[in-house]
Amino acid sequence: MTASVESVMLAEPRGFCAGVDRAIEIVERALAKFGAPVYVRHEIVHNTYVVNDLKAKGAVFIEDLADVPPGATLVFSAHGVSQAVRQEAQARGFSIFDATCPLVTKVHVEVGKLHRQGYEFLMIGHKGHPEVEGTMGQLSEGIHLVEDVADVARVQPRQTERLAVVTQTTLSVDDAAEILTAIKARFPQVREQKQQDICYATQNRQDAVKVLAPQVDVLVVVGSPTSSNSNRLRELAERLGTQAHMVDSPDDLQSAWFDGKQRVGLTAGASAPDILVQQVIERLKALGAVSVQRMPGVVETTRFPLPKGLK
Ligand code: 0CJ
Ligand code: F3S
Repeated sequence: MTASVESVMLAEPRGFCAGVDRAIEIVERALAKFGAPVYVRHEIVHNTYVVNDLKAKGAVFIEDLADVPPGATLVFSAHGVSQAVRQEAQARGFSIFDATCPLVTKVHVEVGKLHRQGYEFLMIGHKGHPEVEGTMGQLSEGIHLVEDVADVARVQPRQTERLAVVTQTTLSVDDAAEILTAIKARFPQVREQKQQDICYATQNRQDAVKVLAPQVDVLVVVGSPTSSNSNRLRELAERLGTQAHMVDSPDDLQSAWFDGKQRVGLTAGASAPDILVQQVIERLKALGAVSVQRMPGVVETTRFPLPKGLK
């Protein structure tokens, strides 16, 4: 069978969130103001195109602060950093700009506040992800990672009278709810979260896929393999019974994915730039798509201010 694409349906909203916009702008403004090189701890956001574009403009991405020369300008990525990393960067005397998403910082502040009131924490998240390392690293102890329901049965807090839950901002909303239910069943006294930590952008992009996936024959998600929120979009469509593929660049598209498929859904993770979405649309047109429709969806108006010194 050959590709038979007729229409492309765009999820709404998709692509950059306010935290990603801000993080990229911080690096660009730091480059404009202080000149290259500007060092960035970890990929500013998990996107190959964004990282390569900033590298070409003079950003240098590092994981280890030992690779940053004295006196350099250093930016923390959108995912946030532990207290140990923050303190080491300060001790080394770098000129620091913090591109941690304000919604991640909010979680860090909450952890610090409740810790001072004697709370221990269960953190719902993915082991090894930089946001999880940053949030867990707000404390030297008393914060326990639970990745799934099985972990909830195993976790051993030292006390259960003062127990609170925090989550990574980019989780599957449905998985997090299931894990939270298991936490409440085992620890009924757990502190109710005033507001969940999964961010508005993660929620909105997943809601849009829930609307779109049943209406298309296949879904393409633009996002890099390291991007948690992008992976969750692909996984969600598959769970809803719609074939889904993630592409880091339009070159990753395979025409066989579209054999016998008329309606193609298209979305993008919070770190994936619109230029890649436009390039994917052009490739789908070359495969026969004659119409491109935007689905109705939530209009996002959230914006975050830049840090002092870069406004
Ligand atoms: O963790 C965040 C503050 C989200 C940043 C934007 O997305 P991305 O793909 O860089 O990061 P995730 O892997 O967390 O989705
Ligand atoms: Fe922030 Fe959510 Fe984007 S935590 S960086 S608004 S995906």
